Amino acid sequence: MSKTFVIIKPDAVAAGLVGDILGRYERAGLRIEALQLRQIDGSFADHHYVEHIEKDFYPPLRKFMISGPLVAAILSGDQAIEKVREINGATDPAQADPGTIRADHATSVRENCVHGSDSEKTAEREIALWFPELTG
Ligand code: YYY
Ligand code: MG
Repeated sequence: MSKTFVIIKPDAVAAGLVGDILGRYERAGLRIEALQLRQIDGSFADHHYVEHIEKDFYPPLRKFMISGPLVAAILSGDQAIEKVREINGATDPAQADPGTIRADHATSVRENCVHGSDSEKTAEREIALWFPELTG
């Protein structure tokens, strides 16, 4: 049993995909442990994407992530981290396997609908950042 952190990004919320995306996770046996609709500011985005802030793609990514409401969630289940990344698909929707969220719905590498933690350590850090009230 593990936990992971997920974002349904502003493009997916604006496109009305929240139910579709949460349904995919639930049908894969994952359980929603926390769920929040919120809009973040640039400094919060910098904390979330700390490993990317020096990259060329970061300034427009930052702008996108603060452009509208997003959904932040904690999911739990067997192999939760791996399962979510599999359901999400490759970062670039053109490379994503058919049937994944990004293959079905993402419009570009930047606006790729979803985020999922990439390791247990990252999941812990992201859960503490986004849901500090649930972190002991
Ligand atoms: O973990 P994942 O979201 O699949 O990809 P990362 O390589 O960690 O990049 C984070 C985020 O940055 C990605 O979801 C879209 C954006 N991005 C981008 O806009 N342009 C790139 N060339 C690479 C990533
Ligand atoms: Mg990543």
